[in-house]
Amino acid sequence: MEEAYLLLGSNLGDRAELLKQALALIQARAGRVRLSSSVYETEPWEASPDLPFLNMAVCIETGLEPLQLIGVLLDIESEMGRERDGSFNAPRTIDIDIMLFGNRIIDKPALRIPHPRMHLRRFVLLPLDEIAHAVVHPVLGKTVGQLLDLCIDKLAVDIYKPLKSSASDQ
Ligand code: PH2
Ligand code: MG
Ligand code: MG
Repeated sequence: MEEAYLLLGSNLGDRAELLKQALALIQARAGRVRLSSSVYETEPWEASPDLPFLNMAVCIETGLEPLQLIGVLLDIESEMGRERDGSFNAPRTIDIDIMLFGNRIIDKPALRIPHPRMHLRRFVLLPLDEIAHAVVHPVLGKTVGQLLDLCIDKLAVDIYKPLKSSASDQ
């Protein structure tokens, strides 16, 4: 069993509900969800400026190999209505990316781990810092907390507060 850190994102449809559905499918097929961050609303990075994302980070315990895991995650994405028309950073119902997989370093056309841009993006590092503050990036040799301190990305990343309160809040 190994620990993998995933980043979930949605900027199309009922974003909060889609994150919830993705979590349930990940837990059923990829591995037990050990930790999950808050949900953040994040300014798009090189994507439609009028479609803000919801992002969250999760840690799973998985018996799958990295290439098997990405296969399962891509299947979940397409079952959840993700359409890939080839256009760059197109709006998506759900995106599930592997950020870290134990200490492994993988550099294949089909999969790069650690995620090659994770350390540049506040929308990744802030949620990840909640659940992986002291986890060390195996290539950069710095913790997630240190990478967040060093990150110069200034795009907004705010805790998401839905407007409507649900019955369970009362
Ligand atoms: N994902 C991208 C491109 N840009 N911006 C934000 N805020 N959140 C994302 O998840 C995101 C993005 C490519 O997958
Ligand atoms: Mg992505
Ligand atoms: Mg992706």
